[in-house]
Amino acid sequence: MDKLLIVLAVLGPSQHGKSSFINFLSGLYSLPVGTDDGLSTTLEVQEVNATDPFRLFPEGAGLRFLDVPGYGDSDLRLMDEQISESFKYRLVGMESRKLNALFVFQSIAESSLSLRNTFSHAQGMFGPAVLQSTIVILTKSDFVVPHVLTKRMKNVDETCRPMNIPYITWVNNSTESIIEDSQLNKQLAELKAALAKVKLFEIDEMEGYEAEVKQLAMEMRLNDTSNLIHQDVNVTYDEIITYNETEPYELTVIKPKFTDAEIQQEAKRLQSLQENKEPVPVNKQITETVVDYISNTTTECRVRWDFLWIIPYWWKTECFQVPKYEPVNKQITKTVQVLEYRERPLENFVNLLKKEVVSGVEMKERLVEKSEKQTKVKTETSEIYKRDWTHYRSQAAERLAREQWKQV
Ligand SMILES: Nc1nc2c(ncn2[C@@H]2O[C@H](COP(=O)(O)OP(=O)(O)O)[C@@H](O)[C@H]2O)c(=O)[nH]1
Ligand SMILES: [Mg+2]
Repeated sequence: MDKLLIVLAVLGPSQHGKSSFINFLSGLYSLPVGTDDGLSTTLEVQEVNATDPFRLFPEGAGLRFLDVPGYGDSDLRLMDEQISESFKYRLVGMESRKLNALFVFQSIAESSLSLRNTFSHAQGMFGPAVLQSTIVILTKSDFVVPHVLTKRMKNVDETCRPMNIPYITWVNNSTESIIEDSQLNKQLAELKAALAKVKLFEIDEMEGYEAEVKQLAMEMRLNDTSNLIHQDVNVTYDEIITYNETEPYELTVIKPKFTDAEIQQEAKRLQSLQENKEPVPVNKQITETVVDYISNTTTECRVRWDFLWIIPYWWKTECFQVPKYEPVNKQITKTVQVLEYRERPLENFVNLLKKEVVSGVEMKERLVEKSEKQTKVKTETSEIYKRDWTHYRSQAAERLAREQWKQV
């Protein structure tokens, strides 16, 4: 790939002589051309590689022509957008990533000019910079009577001059028109002069332009109030409720259903049995003392053991209560039954009681962390864009083009 590669592309409406032009300049006549039936011939981007038979470029240069399908396809097989896209991607995909010149075609035999339209297609694809690489080729002047030609050329001039776009008339070899050598040489000289005026277009310039268009298109989308719809949506979500649970308690010893005398008698009995080291028979009535253990709330468990010890056998009405501590979310009721007294009845009982209290304290300390998941639905209003930025892309490209045209 030491050889200088010159990339040339043609753009313009169908039937304006693009393929004929490439056939001539390449000397290869490899492309089919229209047969006057008014149908578009070129349906995809065609590449023609040639060796510059007319020496338009430095010696040894290789030419690569890209023949692009004409805009306004006669059979509506290709939309203009599709044409632009396939051309753009062909160029982007090329190793050389450049365009030495873009030939925009206009048959001057046409009563209405589509030049601006083609320019805007080119700009839409590559950005305004591509117009600095553009040469207008006006074909089919052999069909036009001189005074009409003059008028149309004036029109072309008014379009191209402000943008500094060179234009030349060019008659293609065709069945209707056989070009004489003198005219041929004149055309080639004009073409060469026009080529000298245009700048090389680097495909990478396009990427900056794309970013600019995208930026503007996104702004346009944002500012388009009709694009924004408010919508109520139901959002399903899980609400996690975490809570701690403590199991506080309150300890109460309920009065046994016995009189002082009975208790004292029983106490004496037990005491004497103890002193005699005799086993303590179970006295169901008294020894089966019900201790209601109402778990409620507490922090400090200052159970009055001393009191119990001081009044060992006739503990009766006393209840000991531990101060309330935390809000109660649970109430545990436990019944402790003192089933039997053996040797050291009260000690047994107290131990039993103590054990309960201790386990109560443990319960208090056992902080249960729980979490619950609750699925809920709420309604939210959200803003939704109906169309994304690509919808605004062409508008953005157009606006950028207009700004550019204003500048020149
Ligand atoms: N008289 C005349 N006919 C031309 C000229 N250029 C192209 N044609 C004819 O116009 C028709 C369309 O040409 P073609 O190169 O296929 O156009 P394309 O669709 O732009 O590629 C063909 O019949 C050509 O012979 C020209 O400058 N003068
Ligand atoms: Mg063609």
